[in-house]
Amino acid sequence: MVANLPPHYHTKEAELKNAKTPEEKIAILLEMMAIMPKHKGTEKLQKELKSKIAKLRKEAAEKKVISRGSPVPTIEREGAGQVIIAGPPNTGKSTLLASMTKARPEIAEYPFTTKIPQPGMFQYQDIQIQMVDTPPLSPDISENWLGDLLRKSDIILILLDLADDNILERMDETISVLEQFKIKQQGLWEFTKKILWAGNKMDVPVWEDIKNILCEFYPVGRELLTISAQNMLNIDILGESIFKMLDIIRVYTKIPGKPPELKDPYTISARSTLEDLAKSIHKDLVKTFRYARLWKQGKGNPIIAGRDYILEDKDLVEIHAEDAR
Ligand SMILES: Nc1nc2c(ncn2[C@@H]2O[C@H](COP(=O)(O)OP(=O)(O)O)[C@@H](O)[C@H]2O)c(=O)[nH]1
Ligand SMILES: [Mg+2]
Repeated sequence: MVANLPPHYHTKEAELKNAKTPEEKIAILLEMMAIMPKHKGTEKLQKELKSKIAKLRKEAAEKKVISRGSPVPTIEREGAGQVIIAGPPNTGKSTLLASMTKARPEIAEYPFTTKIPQPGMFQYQDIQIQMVDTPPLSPDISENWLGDLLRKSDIILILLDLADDNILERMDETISVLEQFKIKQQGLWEFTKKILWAGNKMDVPVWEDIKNILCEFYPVGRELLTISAQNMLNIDILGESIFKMLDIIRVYTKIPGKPPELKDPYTISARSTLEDLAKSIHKDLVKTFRYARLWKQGKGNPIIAGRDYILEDKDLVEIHAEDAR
């Protein structure tokens, strides 16, 4: 028995006993490794844990071939878009969710705290965007359901740690897990997924040096949005970038003869037409649509617009339809 292990270590020991899948066990063991003070007195224990992890990794790899296992977490989509916060361990993903939404995920100074995805709603001006906190992208322990979640999202926000000397290693691992999940960045690699790169902890003095190291090896470092989730630095810019990347517009509607309320807009893809809007309001409205009175930015004199009219953000629309009888 090693003396002077922090109390948290023993909590994790108890959790380990209840863990069922090799992935869960590996995650807990990695936490235990992180919590454990590193000195001569714990060397033997460190070795033991390492060999346990190695054995479990083998087991997990074998199990992947015939994947049975624990229930798959799913997240119900809500709001105008879905952003999955992903990235290496301990980069501040849960802190970011807590600072942008009312969700209260567990936050800790050691890695692998988050084991299941947790959603929260981010209020951007007058719309809500769903943000989802996830367990770390880490070779061996990232499970297939996380890949599904990432592939189905509108945006993947990869959060890196600008206080971490090993950022290059973490970046290598992140990219290899993304590849394992068959996810590549729109424009940059060959395909399809919108990825927003952010670097957290810009409140620490070394952040610029670490960012420069990243930029030397990864061109994507130059598009990195730097933030501090803890100190709320650049969170407004992050919100704007998310809104822009979602490529959606807000359209307000009003009832003929009533004053506009200019709240609870419909959110639809940018460059949608009045017909697309009618469709998303009610399927019958597409058939009965005659024309709309439309105010740019909700103000000024209305124009008369037909079904092919291309809408813009903050248009106010009053739809006139035939009596559907
Ligand atoms: N200095 C600094 N530390 C942060 C920031 N955001 C998170 N942390 C710390 O980084 C550690 C990991 O945070 P957590 O949100 O649990 O990371 P996760 O594993 O990615 O979910 C915790 O000790 C946080 O307090 C930040 O903006 N600046
Ligand atoms: Mg977390």
